[in-house]
Amino acid sequence: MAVTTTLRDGIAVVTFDNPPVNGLGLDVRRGLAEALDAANADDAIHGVVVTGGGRFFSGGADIKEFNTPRAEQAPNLHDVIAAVESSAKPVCAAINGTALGGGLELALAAHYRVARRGTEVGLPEVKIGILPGAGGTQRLPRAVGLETALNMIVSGVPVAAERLDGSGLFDALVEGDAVEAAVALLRGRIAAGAAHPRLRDRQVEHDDAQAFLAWARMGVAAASRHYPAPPRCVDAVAASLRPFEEGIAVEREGFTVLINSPESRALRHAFFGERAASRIDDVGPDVKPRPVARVGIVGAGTMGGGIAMNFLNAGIPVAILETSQEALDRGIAAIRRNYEGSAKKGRITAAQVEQRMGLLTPTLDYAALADADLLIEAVYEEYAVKQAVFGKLDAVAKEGAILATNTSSLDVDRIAAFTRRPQDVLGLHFFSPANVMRLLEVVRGAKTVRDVLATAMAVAKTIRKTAVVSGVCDGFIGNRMIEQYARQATFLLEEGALPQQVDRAMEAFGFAMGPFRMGDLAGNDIAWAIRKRRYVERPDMVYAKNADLLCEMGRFGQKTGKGWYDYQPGDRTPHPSAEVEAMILEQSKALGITRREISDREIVERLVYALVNEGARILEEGIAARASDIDVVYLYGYGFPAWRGGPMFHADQVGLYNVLAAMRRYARGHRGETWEPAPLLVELAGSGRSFNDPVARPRAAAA
Ligand code: T1G
Repeated sequence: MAVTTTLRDGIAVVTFDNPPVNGLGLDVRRGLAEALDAANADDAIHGVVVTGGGRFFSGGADIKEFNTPRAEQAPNLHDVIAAVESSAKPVCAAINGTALGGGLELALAAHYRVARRGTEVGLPEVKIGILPGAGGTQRLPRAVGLETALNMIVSGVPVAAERLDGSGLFDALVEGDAVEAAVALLRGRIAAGAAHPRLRDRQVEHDDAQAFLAWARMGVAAASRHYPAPPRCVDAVAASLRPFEEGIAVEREGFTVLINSPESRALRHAFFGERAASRIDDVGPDVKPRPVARVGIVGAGTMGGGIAMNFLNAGIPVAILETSQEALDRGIAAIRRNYEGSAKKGRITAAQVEQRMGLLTPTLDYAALADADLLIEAVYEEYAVKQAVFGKLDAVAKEGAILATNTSSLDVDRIAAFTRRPQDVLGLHFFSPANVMRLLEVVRGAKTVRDVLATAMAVAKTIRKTAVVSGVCDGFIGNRMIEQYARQATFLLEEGALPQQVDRAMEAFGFAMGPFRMGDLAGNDIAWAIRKRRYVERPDMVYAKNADLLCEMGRFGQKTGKGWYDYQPGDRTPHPSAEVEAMILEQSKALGITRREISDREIVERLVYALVNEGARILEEGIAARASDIDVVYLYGYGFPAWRGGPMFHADQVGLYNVLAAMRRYARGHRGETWEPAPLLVELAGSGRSFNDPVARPRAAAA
């Protein structure tokens, strides 16, 4: 039952329950409206307490209903909020758990609010590309003041109830059960015969509102170039200085525009995609994770040290092993330097630095890893080295320990076969810097058992990583796709583009960094090593020579002071290189290509559709379970613009028919052989479907 009512001495306590977060879906809205009607029709009832069951007051409107008929079906959220505010019998919201979005807006419509200390309240709508659309932009400023309300609404960040104590939002903050306190408060106010206040009747006061709003508008505009929601939040909050109904009209208009914006659809796709990624079809809640109380890490280099920090930050002890005291000392010093850097910026305290370093045990002896529940190797990317390490881990690790490789390109099944326990082996592919990047590719080996996967997903949540499961293939999901993206970028140089034009086009599309600046940052020699391996393993895959020539010129990137660009010492600013341009022009000549003007649109299409086409193959092969997993990988690991929702979502918005048509055009041009469309793309485009349609699961993966 979504809504239940119990009576306490003339007070109706109305509890709504809609796991997992008490979203205000249609059933809850209907139940609340009916309960309020019943209370107002019952002379034995003198007041109403409204509260959420479970650990949330409410996570807000049910965003799964958005852009469906249920979202607006009466009683919609406005109807329920009007019913609360116009109730003849006073209503008190009892907030025992997080109240967000429409949940807080529901509480703002009540005459009184009582919150338990430790709860959080917020209006996070801006994070999914909309604005509070049920009166929050008008009532919150009347409760907590213009500035606090604007900051909460534009940032979308929840605030601890204690921080709003005395603000006029809460009539009481209590240690215990807010329902008990709400019943008592209502009884007192009814007995006193007080008129029951409505926030809408208050005025918003500010010494110099226009000056504050002008300053806020400038700051918000600068910080939200591609996002239409924040400026509209400012407009709506600014309208709270006007009569209530006028302000509501501004809010409503903003909400209507934003809910249909491509940016909001993309952000909602990412919101649900990140949560869907944590679900593995054949690993249900019945599969219990193994406990991970201690972690062992082999390799104290950049990756090993970064990985260790994730666990230390979560309070999990780590034993970290190196092959020499000097390498070990260097690794430990780097971790301490990182923490002290964070402390200098005020992100952590000096005490936390010592607390975390105190959980770290450096060692040269594999025996020290024997009691670890999870062992992660982050050593050199060579099979021989991995084989040596996994052989030793297999020999010392306790029964049931999980052995993980951080490899970014080697075959996880082949590594698992270096041990007698392949069922306990999987890949945990962290992205550099490992203590910063949110993405974690969890690579499922052919023999990896389900509780090992469940453990990996639970550990990812503990160390605050966004985990995506990948099958075993060369490059898993992210790197396999980025290789096609980079390949097209070098082909464009052969035809007429220069690195700076390609980077500029991709950064205008929204990538944090274009492919050539990214290569110079990561090191062009890394991709060079992979191509050398490819020339042997995959002679069918063609590459432009310019990337190899660049490396043969010793232009590895920032670390060598020159790459696709030139760099001044100590300065990361990329400067176009005459030497590189000469090499590029020479290459076009050698290929007999007459260089041509290439549009930014063609650059963007060829690079993004290269991602999409490879993503379609990854879906077909079941390497990724769903298209949104691929989008999550690109949003959290590769700087794909969030307001476009990821490569597969972007292709869906363009229309797969149009994507395929563009690919067929490029197939008739230079390097046309690299534009063979994935069968899944052809199938979906031909049937008018999208990658992210629920039914678009490729047969292979669905089997
Ligand atoms: N609607 C529908 N489902 C939701 C939801 C929501 N508002 N919030 C969470 N879920 C699902 C989520 O997809 C996941 O599902 C499960 O709940 C647990 O979520 C008019 C219109 C509330 C802090 O933006 O911030 O009100 O994967 O893993 O870590 O102005 O969820 O299990 O199937 O995140 O404990 C405004 C969004 C809505 C809040 C809980 N509210 N949610 O975090 O669990 S718009 C929001 C969150 C609105 C009004 C407007 C978090 C959380 P599944 P979870 P969690």
